[in-house]
Amino acid sequence: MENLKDIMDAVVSGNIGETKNTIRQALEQGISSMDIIDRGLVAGLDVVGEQFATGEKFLPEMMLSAIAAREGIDIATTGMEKGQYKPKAKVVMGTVKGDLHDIGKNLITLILGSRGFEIIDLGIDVHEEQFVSAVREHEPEILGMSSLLTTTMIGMKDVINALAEAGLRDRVKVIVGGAVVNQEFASQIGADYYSRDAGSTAVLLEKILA
Ligand code: B1M
Repeated sequence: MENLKDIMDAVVSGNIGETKNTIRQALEQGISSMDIIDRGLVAGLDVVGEQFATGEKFLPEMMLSAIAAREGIDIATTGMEKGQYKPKAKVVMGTVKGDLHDIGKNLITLILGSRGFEIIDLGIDVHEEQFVSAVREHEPEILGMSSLLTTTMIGMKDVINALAEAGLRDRVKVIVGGAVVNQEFASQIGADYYSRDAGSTAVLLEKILA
């Protein structure tokens, strides 16, 4: 679809104004928020990621694309904020220590929030003791961790170990995700579940609670 390609191109070029304009046009033409996010904004970030890996783009350019995508997600999801009903379950969520990537995590919290979950978002660069305190304080059914870097993913294991040391491991289901994480890694570190993307995370959580 032409509009989605325009959105993708605007993200790749890091053009924030153009990203917003193309999203507004797409919304006016009835293209769904999820298509705009997955096939426009995230598709653009994937291209930027590849260009960064091959040295075609540098960090400041990747940052501009990230800002364009984040602001774009805000526009694409206006009005989809919170479910109107009693929370299905509490979810503590954060990006692990050393890791500043939060676009994926924010997308997940937004979608879970819109589907009736109460989210306690700890943000980025979250250390194990912060996860443990949040589990103790909020008593969530689910603890979610995100990691985008091979150098930070091991922080997820530190959190699981810290939960065990605090005697809290059995009180919460741990779900992990992020571009570098997979099912094998999740099993290795003793997480309960791995999920690939925002949509399947919501479906998975609903299944766990059922
Ligand atoms: Co970064 N970066 N980055 N970056 N960045 C990647 C991840 C990278 C793959 C790019 C590349 O080289 N190809 C690479 C990592 C390589 C590796 O470790 N294997 C990389 C690098 C190297 C770095 C720096 C080290 C660069 C540097 O400084 N030299 C640096 C690290 C900073 C740090 O964290 N300490 C860095 C910085 C940045 C920016 C700040 C510029 C920016 C982040 C802005 C922000 O998040 N606020 C950025 C960006 C934008 C990217 C790419 C281009 C896009 C990431 C993204 O937002 N994707 C990325 C390349 C790529 O992934 N294609 C790259 C869209 C988002 C919706 O997807 O986050 O994967 P994602 O989330 C998905 C799923 O993974 C899943 O669902 C989400 C929605 O579908 N998911 C979960 C995520 N968390 C989950 C949790 C769950 C379940 C599912 O359960 C709880």
